[in-house]
Amino acid sequence: TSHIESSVSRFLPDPKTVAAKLGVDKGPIHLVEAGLPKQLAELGWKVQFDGHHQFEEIPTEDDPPIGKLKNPRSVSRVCQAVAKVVGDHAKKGQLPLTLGGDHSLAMGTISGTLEKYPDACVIWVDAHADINTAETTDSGNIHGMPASFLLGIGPKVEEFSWVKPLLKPHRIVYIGLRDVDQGERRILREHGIKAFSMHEVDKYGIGRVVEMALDHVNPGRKLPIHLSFDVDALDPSVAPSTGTPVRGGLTFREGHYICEAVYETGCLVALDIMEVNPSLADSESAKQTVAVGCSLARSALGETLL
Ligand code: B3U
Ligand code: MN
Ligand code: MN
Repeated sequence: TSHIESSVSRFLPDPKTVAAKLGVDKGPIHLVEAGLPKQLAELGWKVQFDGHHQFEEIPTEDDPPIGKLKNPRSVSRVCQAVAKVVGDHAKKGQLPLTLGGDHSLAMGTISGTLEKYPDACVIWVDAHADINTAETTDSGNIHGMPASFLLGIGPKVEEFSWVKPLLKPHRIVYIGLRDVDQGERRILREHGIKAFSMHEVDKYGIGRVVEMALDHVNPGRKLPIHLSFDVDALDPSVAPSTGTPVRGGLTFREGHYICEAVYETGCLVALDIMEVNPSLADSESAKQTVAVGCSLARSALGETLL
């Protein structure tokens, strides 16, 4: 498992810093190779590239399932290491940008953000709610579960006891959902978690959806925002090279609009661009998906249209 990290700080007027890191699989390296650090530098961010972080690999035979959870020790350890790195960057006033990789990593990135900004809210852009628990998961894939760990919902799993349940249900909002399990629907309902599915995007348009989402988690536009963007929120025609594409997703512009609107709040403190996986598709699709990942990151970090 490899992990590359860099950080960037904006020259003027804002001396904030961005840190970019890559986790869990080799996909995200392509975003760096496609020139993302240079593109961010061109936007005025000072990129501090810290190099390659190597995380401990646990062979599958030494990491049997815990209940249904697959590769629990590997995932837990990588996420815990990422939490530390993200938290350290945030504490230095840098804006950590995490490139993934498996969305289970958000357990780490959001834990790191909450360490520095306990009142931060989360905007989770995804086709999926990623809120299954050890009890409700069918697949056992931990990338379908990170939100429940962060919220402290569901049975405790000892291996993940380092994840502090610091996120409050009214501080997370979803945009783009269209593949949500029955158990997840129940959790969303029971905990009053706000979600804007593709139905709401169609009904209200992306402009109003983002405004309503921000009004819900960040009414005064004063709270720090962690934007966790799973590229499978985009339609597969826009971002084909991802682990679990689902039809009927966000257009290219709708995805970018979310990033631009979050940037405009001035509240963004951390960004994840997740589930870019160029190894899953032909090279044209892979290139397209990598390019979209880069442009989403640029939009969230201030690339303005005019
Ligand atoms: N909800 C299903 C499917 C899924 C969630 N996230 C992704 N797929 N990428 C699950 O496995 O928990
Ligand atoms: Mn996801
Ligand atoms: Mn997803």
